Amino acid sequence: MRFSFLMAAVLAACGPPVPSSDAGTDAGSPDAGGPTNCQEPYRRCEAEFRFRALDEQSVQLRGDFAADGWTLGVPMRKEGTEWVARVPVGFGSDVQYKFLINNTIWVNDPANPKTLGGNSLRENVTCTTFTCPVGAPEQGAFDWRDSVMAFVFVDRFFDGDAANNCSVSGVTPAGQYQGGDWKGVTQKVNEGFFTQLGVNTLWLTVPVKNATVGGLGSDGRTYSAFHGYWPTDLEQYESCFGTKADLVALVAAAHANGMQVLFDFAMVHMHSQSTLYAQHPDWFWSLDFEGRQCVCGGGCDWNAQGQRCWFTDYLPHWNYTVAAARDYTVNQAVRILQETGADGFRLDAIKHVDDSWLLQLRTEVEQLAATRSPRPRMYFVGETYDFGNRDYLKSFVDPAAKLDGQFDFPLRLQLLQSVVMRTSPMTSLRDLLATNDAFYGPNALMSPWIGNHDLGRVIHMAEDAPMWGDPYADGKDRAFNNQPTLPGYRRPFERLANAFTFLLTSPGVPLLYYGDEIGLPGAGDPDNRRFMQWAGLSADQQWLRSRVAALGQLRKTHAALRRGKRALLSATNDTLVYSMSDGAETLYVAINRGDSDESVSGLPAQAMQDLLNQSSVSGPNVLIPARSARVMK
Ligand SMILES: [Ca+2]
Repeated sequence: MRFSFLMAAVLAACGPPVPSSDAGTDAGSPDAGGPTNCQEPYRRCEAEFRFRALDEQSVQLRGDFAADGWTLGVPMRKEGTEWVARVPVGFGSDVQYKFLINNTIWVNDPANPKTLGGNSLRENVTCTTFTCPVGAPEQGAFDWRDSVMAFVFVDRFFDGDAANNCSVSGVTPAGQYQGGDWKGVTQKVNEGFFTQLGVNTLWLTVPVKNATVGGLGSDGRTYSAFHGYWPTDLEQYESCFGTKADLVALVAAAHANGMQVLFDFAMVHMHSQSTLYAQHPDWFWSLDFEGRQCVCGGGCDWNAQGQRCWFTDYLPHWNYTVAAARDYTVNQAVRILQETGADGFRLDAIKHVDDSWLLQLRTEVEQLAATRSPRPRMYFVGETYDFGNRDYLKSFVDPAAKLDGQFDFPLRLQLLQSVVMRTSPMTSLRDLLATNDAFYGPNALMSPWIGNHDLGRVIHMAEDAPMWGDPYADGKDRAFNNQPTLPGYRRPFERLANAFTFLLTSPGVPLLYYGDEIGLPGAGDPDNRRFMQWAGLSADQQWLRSRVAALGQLRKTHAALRRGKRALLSATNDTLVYSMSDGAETLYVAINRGDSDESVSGLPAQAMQDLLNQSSVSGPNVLIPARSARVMK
């Protein structure tokens, strides 16, 4: 919340300036039950504010240090010749504030020259003595600010064991099981495939048992459950992908390689083949709703009846207003994390379940986290397919009780338009970023991304003429006919490299959809789920993969790129320049999407190294070649 100071009567500072003490170096008292040494983002510092006293009757500290900090504030106490207030603030946070004198006069801090939006600004409050809230992840556990995630579509990734391969009759190859499995992923983990790309988090497709029959897709074609979204038994693992032991071994191999594992969890529905559905029909919404078949987008509306409509007529929708249904699925989800050792969930279509389910999952998963040492953060990333309404996405994000973050659909829209398709100026991307990085609140870790399994492959959006005009086109028109092939020229790969430069130099948990690092071609579902290409890469594909790897290693080496704060330095129609700084180090990123070289401004007037291209440059104006980027220090 930002205080509107325009309406307030402010004015002159009442009294001579005095030095303000450093923020938050005082000792605090530990939160009851909180750990003694938690990860930085969860630490609370005590920030001290002082104001030289003259003849005021009262002074209040007002600011954004608390939800009601601008409206209620904190009364300051007189200590000698000064008014003093101490308030807890998040480690590394910025605080905007004013003093309210005698309940009538607003003044900025005369001892602090820094301002933002007309308020006094204290930047990057840190402290050596801090408190930790109950449930905070401990120092030594994985810090999710360091995460780079790859979505591994297990069936389409690597076949490590032909003995477990499945086939469903009546299904054509594109919708058929293709043999990928957990042993195959484990092999690639151990070979260092992900580590070379800087990826340290795997999002794996749903691991539980799925329907063994074919099902009709919305396109009228018959599919197998290779995607994992037709669960029949939450208590069994999918034998087409291997055994429980294979999955446990995968997680262990990932951990041994410094990687985390998230499972996709499909908690909206079960497949009608499920015996659970036969045994407990009351745990599911009836397909009948006011006399019509309540299929989403058919007899029911995706939004109005979104928490009860069936995605298709063979996917009964869980009714989580029934406590037994909620208990059952939450317990199964927690058990899966417990017995595999995995680290969190990607929660599919989260807006289609009752809030109570997510709240209960967080509560019970936190109990599981408390049994691990050092206590980790169990990361939940949600999918809410909405690219226009940030407030709606944010309504699910609350690290204390709900999601850690969501896939950033609104940012992806602008990223496609500005960087990949070039239909909207880079200044528009800058304008979104001006509010987006901090939009989802303290400790939120959103996932920026450009490609996923529901959209046409992003390489085609980077072609000279984007294959689809709408960034969120589903690409189904060419999924079975006139399927796209690999572009035979460098420019689309360069544009994707620019998009990856942005992703891998931005805060949050960047997502890489398997194969996008080599510009894997494909139209909409299921053509966007082609088997991973392991051999015969073109020179352009090899070039792109090497760029993604270089960016991944830069992010790994420089904490400022993953944990830092972004400052926007300049933007034009074709260029964007920003810095990432964590207090210890500042790196500068410049991206030119245009087809001609551009000189960008806003950089420091100093000699710098371009770490991405191993060259020397000199600010404040630096030439960025066409369709390329620099990461400078
Ligand atoms: Ca296999």
